[in-house]
Amino acid sequence: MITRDTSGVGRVLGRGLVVASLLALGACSSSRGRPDAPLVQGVVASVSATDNTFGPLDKTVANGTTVEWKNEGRTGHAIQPVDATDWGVEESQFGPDATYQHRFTKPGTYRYYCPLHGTAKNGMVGTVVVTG
Ligand SMILES: [Cu+2]
Repeated sequence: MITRDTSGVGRVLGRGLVVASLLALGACSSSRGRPDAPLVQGVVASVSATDNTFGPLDKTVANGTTVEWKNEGRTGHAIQPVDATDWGVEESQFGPDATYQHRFTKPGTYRYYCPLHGTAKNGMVGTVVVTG
């Protein structure tokens, strides 16, 4: 009688341990591969705006990077995203020597242009590629 009871308790405890380790594995795998994590912190990448181009044309950065544009030209420029409205800067805030920063926190390709010296496809255009 006593021997059977002991083995029964042992089985229940064993099952509990298996469940606990499966839960731990599940927690690990669900935190992997999310596109919004991990983000790099405190990294700034530079793009210059001159009269009338952005350089470099294509800037590739790690997710979480802050991109800083500096107007190194002699006239005002603007940064207008092709597919977004939540970042960018107008000419009145981006004269000669002005800077504009935006932190990218989602992988993707972000195309932009200066509406004063280009269109969405031609002229003063640029792209930021954010890797995952
Ligand atoms: Cu411009």
